[in-house]
Amino acid sequence: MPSISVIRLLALAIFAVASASAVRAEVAGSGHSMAMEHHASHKDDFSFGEPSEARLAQRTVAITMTEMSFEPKILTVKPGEIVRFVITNSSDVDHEFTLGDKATQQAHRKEMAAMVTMPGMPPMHHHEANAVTVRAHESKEMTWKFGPAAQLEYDCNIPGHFEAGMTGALIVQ
Ligand SMILES: [Cu+2]
Repeated sequence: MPSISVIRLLALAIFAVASASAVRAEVAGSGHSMAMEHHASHKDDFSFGEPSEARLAQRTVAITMTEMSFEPKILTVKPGEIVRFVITNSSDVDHEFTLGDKATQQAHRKEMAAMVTMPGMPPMHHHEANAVTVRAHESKEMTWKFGPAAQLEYDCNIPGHFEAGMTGALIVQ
């Protein structure tokens, strides 16, 4: 039979372990917000256009996210056109919609891959104006004013998704 003091010691030990994990969770949490600040500090300076407002849009384009692809897969817009994207995720996994040229998309994929190494953190918190995360069975909007003629892409840069075919061609002409 353990004495009262042994039970008390055990209780103390359990409390200590619980507090330690709470501290760890807090540390992980602050690492996370640091990552978000890092993202937020990016200069919103895109060669392929700039964020705009839905009320200014000249056109609305519906995009559907399926299991690992976008519908439609090809889009054409005019230089300077303001397009409101309504992005619906009809799949069971979270996705993102990032507008950009190849270089921007590749840079974004690298960042996403780096973020996924943080234990327990979902790899999808970016506050760049050209990206939006759409959770499973949800819808989001993004309005973008396109720049000059260019070959762009809309990609999902959640690790593995672009590689699985989650990309669309966006031609500005
Ligand atoms: Cu995806």
